[in-house]
Amino acid sequence: MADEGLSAGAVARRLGVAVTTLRTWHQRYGLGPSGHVPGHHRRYTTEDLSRLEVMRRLTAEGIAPAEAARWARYAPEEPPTSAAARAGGGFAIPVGRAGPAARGLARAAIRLDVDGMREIMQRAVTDEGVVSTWDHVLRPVLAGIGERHMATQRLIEVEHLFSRTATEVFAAVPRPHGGEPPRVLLACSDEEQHSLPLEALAAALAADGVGSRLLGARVPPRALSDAIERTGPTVVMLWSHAPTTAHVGQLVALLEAPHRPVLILAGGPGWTAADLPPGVVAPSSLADALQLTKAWAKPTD
Ligand code: B12
Repeated sequence: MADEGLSAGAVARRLGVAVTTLRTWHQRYGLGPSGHVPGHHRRYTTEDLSRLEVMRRLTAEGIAPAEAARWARYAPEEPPTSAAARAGGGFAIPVGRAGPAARGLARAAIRLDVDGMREIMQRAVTDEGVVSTWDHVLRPVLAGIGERHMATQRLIEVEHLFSRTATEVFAAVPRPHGGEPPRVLLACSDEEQHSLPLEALAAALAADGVGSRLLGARVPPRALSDAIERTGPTVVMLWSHAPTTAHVGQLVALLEAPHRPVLILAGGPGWTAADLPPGVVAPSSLADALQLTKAWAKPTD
C-alpha cells in the first residue's frame, strides 16, 4: 500500500463490500480510517485494512457486527475461525449433531436476527409439529446457548431474544375454543422462571385439540392452590428447572388439595426422582408429558 493510505473506495473494492457498509462500520463500530494526509480525506492505513478484513470475514460467517467489531478492534491478529467457532471455541452456538434447521436457527440467534429466528421456528412447527420442533430444533439451540453462556458469561441478549421469539411462536399455535373449559393447569414452581417447556407443552396440547391454562413463570403456592380451587383441573404440571426451585412442599400441597387433581406431574430437571412424594409422576420428555396429559385431560363426568 502506498504511504499515503487508501481511499474508502479503494478499500471497499479490495474487501468486496459497499462504501456505505464501510461508512456504517466506521460510524457504528469505530472501524474508520486513522491515517491523515494534509489536504485529503482521512486515509485507511495497512492496520485499518487488516481490521476491516477481520470484520468482513466474521460478519460473512454470521457473527453479529458488534461482536465482530470487538474482535476486529482488539485482536485482529487472532480472530476466531468458523471451524473453531463450530467446535465451541468461538462465537457460534454449538448444536452438536442437530440438523440444518437448528444450525440455521443458531446462526440467526447469534446475529439477533429476530425475523430469521421466527421464520425458522414457525416453519418447523408447521412442517414437523410442536414436539419435533422442540426436540430437534429449539432444544439443541437452547442447550447450546446455555453452554456458551457458561463458558463466556455472555449471550444473555441472545438467550432473551431467542426465548421471547419461541414464546411468541408457541403462543401463536391456535387454541381450541368453544368446547369444555380446559382441564389442564400448567405452572412453574415458586421463583422458577424457565417457562418455555410449559409453553411448548401448551402449544403441543393445543395442536392436538386440548386446551390448557398456562400460569407461566414463578407461581407462588397460594396462587397455585387458588387456581386449582377455582378451576378444578384434572391434570396439573409443576415445572422446576433447577434444584433451588424444586419445592417438594408445593407438590405435597397439590396432593392434599380438597379437589386433588387426578394426575400431578413434576416436570423438569430440577426434581430429584427419589424426593418426589408417592402419587406424583415425572415425565421424561415433552412427548411423554403430552401423552400423559392427553390421557387424563378428557372429561371424567
Ligand atoms: C432460556 C433460559 C433462561 C431464560 C428462560 C426463559 C423462559 N421463558 O423459559 C431466562 C433468561 C429467564 C433464564 C433465567 C435464569 N437462568 Co436460565 N437457562 C435458559 C436455557 C438457555 C434454556 C432453558 C430451557 O428451556 N431448556 C430446555 C431444555 C434444553 O432443557 P432440558 O434440561 O434438556 O429439559 C429436558 C427434560 O426436562 C425433559 N422433560 C421432562 N419432562 C418434561 C416435560 C415437558 C413439558 C418438557 C418440554 C420436557 C420435559 O425433556 C426436556 C427436553 O425437552 C438453560 C440452558 C439449558 N441447558 O437448559 C439455562 C439454565 C437452565 N439457566 C440457568 C440459570 C442459572 C438461570 C438464572 C439463575 C440466571 C441468573 N443468574 O439470573 C436465571 C433464573 C432462574 C430461575 N430462578 O428460574 C442454568 C441452571 C443451572 C442449574 N441447574 O442450576 C442453565 C442450565 C444455564 C447454565 N448452563 O448455567 N434462563
